[in-house]
Amino acid sequence: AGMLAAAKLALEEDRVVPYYQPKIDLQTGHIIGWEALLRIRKESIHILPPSEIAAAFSDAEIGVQLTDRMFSKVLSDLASWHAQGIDVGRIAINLSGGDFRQQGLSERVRSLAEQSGVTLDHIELEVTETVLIGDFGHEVSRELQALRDWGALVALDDFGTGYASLTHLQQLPVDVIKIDRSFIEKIDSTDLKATTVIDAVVQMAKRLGIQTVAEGVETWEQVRYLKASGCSIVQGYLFSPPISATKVPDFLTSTE
Ligand code: G
Ligand code: G
Ligand code: NA
Ligand code: MN
Repeated sequence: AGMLAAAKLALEEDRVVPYYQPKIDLQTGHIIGWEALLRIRKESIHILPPSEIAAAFSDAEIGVQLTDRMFSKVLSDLASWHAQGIDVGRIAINLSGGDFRQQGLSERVRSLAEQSGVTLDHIELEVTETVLIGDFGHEVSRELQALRDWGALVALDDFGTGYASLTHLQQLPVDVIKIDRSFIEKIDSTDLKATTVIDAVVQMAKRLGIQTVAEGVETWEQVRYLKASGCSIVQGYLFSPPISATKVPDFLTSTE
């Protein structure tokens, strides 16, 4: 209850903001996009720790409000970067199950995009396997397909932790697979099972025309392994933690 009250107050006081973590193309070394992660500015004593963010999104009413706020903030950041001639690439926003339980997510997102003058080909949506193949999987797929038709990409988040099988993939509206951090962290320990899973996912994805992103990359050893395995994109603390919107343009110039 304390957590929801804190989220509600942060919405009212306009303290809900996206932080951005870069995604790097392993071939070119360039930043090709960012993942937006919700943070709450702490200018009051009501702080929502990151560990409670997921729980806030699981509340039906607050969750949808937080998602809408994330979309409008990300779209307005994009509009302002574009106006300055800054190409930040594509920005990914996380969606949880509750976002689909309410009717019309795709229409809501499209209208927010229209208001900001940003097209959806600058947006990616991250959903977990559980949401995409769960009880409401059919509706979720339909909404995501509408957003894809308007130019958005869909990424399957935390891949490997749920039940989506590799054979499932070709039937799902998915453009990108994010290999879960738990597999990436085992690269250093030369855990043969974990690295076999990574190799298999990358190869299968390649054949299906799906991009692979490695999450939670923290060491150069992991980068070397992932490059050799054919994984195309990396994201993690090794490159940068999530940073505020004001730091994004400088980060881009410093890594050019
Ligand atoms: O960035 P971080 O470690 O703090 O995020 C904690 C959890 O909260 C992660 O599982 C992340 O996916 C989730 N999260 C962060 N921002 C958002 C958001 O905007 N929407 C949803 N649905 N989940 C988010
Ligand atoms: O659930 P999702 O995959 O969206 O969550 C992403 C979470 O992972 C965020 O909380 C983000 O802050 C965190 N994260 C990003 N990079 C790293 C990393 O290199 N190591 C660890 N441990 N966490 C990371
Ligand atoms: Na994510
Ligand atoms: Mn993830």
